[in-house]
Formats: sequence, structure tokens, C-alpha cells
Amino acid sequence: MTEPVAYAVKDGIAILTIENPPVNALSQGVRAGIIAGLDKADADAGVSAAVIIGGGRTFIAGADIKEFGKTPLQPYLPDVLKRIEAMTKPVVAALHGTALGGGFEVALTCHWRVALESGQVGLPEVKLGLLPGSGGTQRLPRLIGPKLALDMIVSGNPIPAKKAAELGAIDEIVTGDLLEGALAYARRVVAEQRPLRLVRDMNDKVSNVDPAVFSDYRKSIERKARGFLGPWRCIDAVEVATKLPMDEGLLKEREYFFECMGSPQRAAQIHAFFAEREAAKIPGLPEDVQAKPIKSAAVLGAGTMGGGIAMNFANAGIAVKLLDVSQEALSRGLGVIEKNYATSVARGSMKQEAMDRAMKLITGTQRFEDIGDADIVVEAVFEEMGVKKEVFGKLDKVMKQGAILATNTSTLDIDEIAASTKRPQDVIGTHFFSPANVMKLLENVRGAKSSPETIATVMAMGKTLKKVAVLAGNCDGFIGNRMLHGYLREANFLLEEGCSPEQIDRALEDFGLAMGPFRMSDLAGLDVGWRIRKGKAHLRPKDERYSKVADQLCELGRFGQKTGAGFYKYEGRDAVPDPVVKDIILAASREQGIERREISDEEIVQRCMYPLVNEGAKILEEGIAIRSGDIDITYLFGYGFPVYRGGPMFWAEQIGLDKVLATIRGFHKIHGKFWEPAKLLVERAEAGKGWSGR
Ligand code: 3H9
Repeated sequence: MTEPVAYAVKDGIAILTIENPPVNALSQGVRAGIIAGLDKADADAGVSAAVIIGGGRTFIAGADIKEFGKTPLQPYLPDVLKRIEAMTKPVVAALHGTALGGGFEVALTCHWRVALESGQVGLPEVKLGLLPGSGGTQRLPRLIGPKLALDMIVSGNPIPAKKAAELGAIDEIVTGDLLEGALAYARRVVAEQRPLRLVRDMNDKVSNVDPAVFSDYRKSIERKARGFLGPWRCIDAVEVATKLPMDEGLLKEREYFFECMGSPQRAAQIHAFFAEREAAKIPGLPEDVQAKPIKSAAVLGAGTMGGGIAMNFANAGIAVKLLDVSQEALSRGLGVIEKNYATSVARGSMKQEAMDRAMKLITGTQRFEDIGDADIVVEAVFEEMGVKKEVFGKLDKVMKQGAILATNTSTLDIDEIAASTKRPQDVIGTHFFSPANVMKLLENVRGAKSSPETIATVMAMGKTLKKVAVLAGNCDGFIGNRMLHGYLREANFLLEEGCSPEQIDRALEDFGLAMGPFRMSDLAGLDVGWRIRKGKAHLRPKDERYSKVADQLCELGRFGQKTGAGFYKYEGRDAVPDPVVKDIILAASREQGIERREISDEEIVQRCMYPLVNEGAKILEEGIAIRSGDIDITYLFGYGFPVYRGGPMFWAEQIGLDKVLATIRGFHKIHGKFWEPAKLLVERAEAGKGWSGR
């Protein structure tokens, strides 16, 4: 086995190479190896300086997240950093790839830092529910000032090495071979007899800092960071750097770090990190299966969804043809795309050249014959089986052999759609979320006959389009929308039992959802659900409880934001409670013979969230989702579920499946069959286990 830190000496300079693939995480072996290497270098009279460099694709990408939550093993990272600072010889960090978190903290502790221009540096701990716990919050502000340090630490976003050099966090950008550049730099430092330079001694940028920097910053993240612990502690820690001497600041940072480490948010966010990566792995696919290359695409339907999907391909540099049989719809769709890009340019989130490039990649057509050579076609036409079948019949005729025929349906049967072609192996669902150019989730839906290549291709496409792809099985609503059903049902029942739309929305937004169910429904448009409900009305048993409030709103032409009224009335984009809605709700309670009562926020959260968990358990039991983590990812990236709760399934595990089951059983007694507990939930809860059976 290779040592996690290789030691070599070249021309009197020690080289410590971190060898811990894939990302050189700071495992116990790496920590011990760095200390041992530095001891050796310090003790060797023939060595005049040391270089720390990463082997493989990157410098150190941070602490080993897999160790979190377990008993930490010595030496700890601060011990490594103390050893660096105690060196009697210069230490140069040589950065490439991603120097992140604890990795960047190692670099910040070295006397000098050099990097390849392609490298990136950052402190992304906040994304894991943490703050930099080994001096990052104390050293970075000393180097680049508190304001810029806040930007990096509170966002967690890395910056390119070149930018870091401009800011003063990196001393030299190396062109050519990194190790040679770092050795040359170390030789120069030695030859010039430069005094060892420690960031801890640089106090200029953290002295006399206006406290408004921090109060303003707190204000600026109020909305975005609501409910999170990490971002607030990041600010507290950076503020400490401007108030306390270094060693006291380090102690305070450590205190905040352990507070975050002990929080359920940290566990939830790290679960989300691993679940996101796990979702890409599809068990059962042959090992040698290859994703087909996607070099060109076509999208059917120039509506909101179709346009958004086309933008995804163009953004990824893939030429895309947008097809709509109606010239008017096509022109409107292309116009909307252009407007969306122009808004991004005006906001500064996109460069004009990037917009021009993307627009050049999108062409409109009204003829099916024009799209036959595309590697993939994504259908986003009207959500009706008859229409979809007709379209797929046409695609079967015009598309080249081997092309992927994908449907963006959000509810319909993939197998029935596939059966209208002679190549069901190439047919699959690729369910994008609105707005498709913004939302990160791609819910791929395998049909019974989708081939391994087809599955592998759309999963890989997720990555190409910078989405998070999850693979679902074929059923009504797949993973996401199937679960949403019970959530919306209970929200509507709660209206009749005593709540107002604004009370429910507020309770769920306080829980952490990006948007409560009624504001969300108003935004999505109430007419879509109305149409679906009318279509399925004959299937509903007569004695089944059914809330008519939403239907009655639709009958009044209140389709949500787009008509200026729905569950709320709208003043611009602001949702305002509406007495008309209140009257409809009160009448509904009377008609149902329900005596309205005070309902607590806790009950609102349980009544709306536990159906997600219960249905999620059924989805898992039926194999519609491969893992509970895939369900979590679906909700985190597609439905605005708060990442600090890890997703509905992880959240339920944190509460305890036995407790969740007990509450569901209680609701079952009161509210009847909708609350029948899922078999898997009962099984796991009674065995005292989590979803995975462990
Ligand atoms: C920290 O440093 C705390 C300190 O302040 C204080 C400590 C006292 N540990 O993402 P990829 C795995 S907190 C363990 O697919 P990419 C990952 O699970 C840490 N494993 O590749 C995957 O495994 P698998 C701060 C890790 O090229 C494989 O590596 N650092 C870690 O798309 C490849 O990952 C961070 O938050 C880790 N730290 O992106 C950085 N990182 O193959 C987190 C990755 O089995 N990491 N793995 O699925 C990242 O942002 C990305 O992984 C990175 C590479 C950009 C590095």
C-alpha cells in the first residue's frame, strides 16, 4: 500500500506529496503523514525548505467527511497546522485542482502559496452545515480582509486561483509544471533569506474594522439563510477575527465549529452531500454499459417547459432544435428564451458573449423531418396521453436509429408512451422541473423496456446539463409528484378544519420550505390540477373525503398568480389574503359539517410532511426509488425542501421512525384510510432500524 503522504528530497527541498485518492481528503493517515514529513524535513540539515503538494487530480479537498460524527482520531487538523507554524524552514503549499476546506486551511498556514491558474480555492464548509474549523475564519480575513472573507466563507463558493492571487491569498501563479514552479519558489525564498511569514501575524486587515460590515452582512443574508445555523456562525467567527487575538480567535472558532458539528443540520447536510453522489450510481446496470454521446438535441413544444429545456442544452454547448407545429407558439417560445437570457445578462449572471453563443445553438423548426438527426429528443407537449402517443409515433418514424426518445411527462405512463414506438428500449422519461433552466433536479423515469444504455445516457446527461439526476420507476407521479399528492390533500383538508392558507404557508415556510403549498399552487397555476382532478373524478369513491375549495376557486377563474388571484389575491407578485377565499373556506367547513378549531404549527407540519414520508416509504417498498436518499435528493433539488433537514426521509429518521409511525397511526384513527401506514415504515420502525435496514 502506498503511504498517504510520500516524502522525497530534491536538491535540498523536501517534497510532501499527499496520496489519498480520489480527492486527497485529510484522513487520519494524511494528517499523521504531514506531521511526520515535516518532522523529517526540519530535522534534516540537508533540507532547506519543504513543499506540500497533492498527488493526482487535486491538492487536499478538505477534511475527510466520512470521519465526521465518529470519534475523532489523533492527530487533529489543528495539530498539523501547529506543526507547520512551528517549522524552522520555509513551507510552500503548491495548489492545483480544488484546495478546499481543511485543504485550503493547510495552505493558509504555510508560509507561502503557489498555484496553477486552473486551480480553485475555497472554504465550502458552510455547505455541509459547518464553518471552517481549523483557522480558516481567522486566517483568511487577515489575508484578504473581512468583507471578502465573508463572501467566500458564507457562500462556500470557491474562487479561481488567479482571483485568489489578485486578492493576496496566493503568492504566485505557476505556469507549466506545478512541482517545478513550487521548488523554484522555495529555492528563491531560501536564497533571499526571507523571514518566515505566518498569516497569524498579519493584523492590518483585521484591525479597526467597522462593525457595520458584520451587521450589514447579517442583514443581507437574512432571507437566504433563514433556518440555517452554519452561515450565522461563519459570520460570528469572522467577526471574532477582528476583535480577538489569533489564539483566542482560534479557540472561539473551534467552539462554533463543534456547535455546528453537533447540530442535526450538519448530519443532514452531509447526508445530502453523499446522497447526491450516490444517486448517480445505478445498481444492476452492466458494468461495461456506456452512455451514448449527446452532441445534438431536439425539444418538442416551445412552451415554458420546452423553452427551458432547450436552454439547458444550449447552456451546455449542445446544439438544440426547438420544434413546435404552431409558428406563433414557436416565435413566442424563442422570444421568451431570448428574454430570459437577456435578463441574466442584465443581472450580471451571464456575459453577453455567452448569451450570443447560446442563442446561436438554438434553432426553431415546425417540421419533424428537421430533427431526425438529433442524438436525443425531449418531448414537452401537452400533458395528455393521446397527444403524447401521436407525437411518439411520429418520432419513431423520423428519428435516426439509436436516438434517445425522452418524454418530459410529469405523471403519464412511460410504458404506454413507449408502446407507441417500435423502439421502447430507447424511450425514457426525463422529467425537468419548472423553471427548467433554473431548477437542478432531473427526475429520469425508466420504463419497463428502457435499455441500460438509455438509462446510462440520461443519467450522464444530468451531469452534462449541470443537474442532479435521480432515477425513478414508472408509476403515477413517479417519485416527486406522487408524494406531493398527500401533501396537498392534507393542506386542503386543514383549510376546512380551521386554518387559513396564510397560516399553513407560514408554518411550512418556518419549517424551511422555500414556499408553502398555497403560494406554490398559485405560482404553478391551479388550472392544471383542476383539469387532472376532473379527468379522474369518476375514479373517486363517493364516500371519500374531498376538498372542493381549489375547484371552487378555479370555477371563479382564479387560476393563481397568472390571473391575479387564486388562494390569495395578488398585488404585483405579493400574495395578499383575500376575504373571498375565506368565505369559500368557511362555507366548505359548514358543508362538510366540520367544526373549525385552532390548529398548531406542529400539527400543520406533521399533517403535511408525514404524507411525504409515508408515501416515500411506499415508493421505496415498491422499488420506484432505489434508495431513500434518492427521494431526499428529489425533494431537496425539485421541491425546495430545506437542505438543513436532509430531505423528508432523512428528516423522519432523525425524528425516529417509531415516533413518526406513532403519529401516523394517531392520524389514521382520526382521519381514516389516507393515513394507512406504509408496510415498510411499520417494518423498519418496529425493528428500530432506518430506511436502509441498518
Ligand atoms: C472541512 O474541511 C472541515 C475543516 O474546516 C475543519 C476540520 C477540523 N471527504 O464530488 P465528487 C468523495 S469540511 C470524503 O464526485 P468531483 C465523494 O464522496 C470539508 N470523501 O468529484 C466521491 O466519492 P465516490 C470541506 C470525499 O470531481 C469522490 O470523493 N471540503 C470528500 O465532482 C469524488 O467526489 C468539502 O466540502 C471529502 N471531503 O468534485 C469538499 N470530498 O466516488 C467536498 C469528496 O465514492 N467535496 N469525496 O462517490 C467536493 O466539493 C467535491 O467532491 C470536489 C470534487 C470539488 C472536491
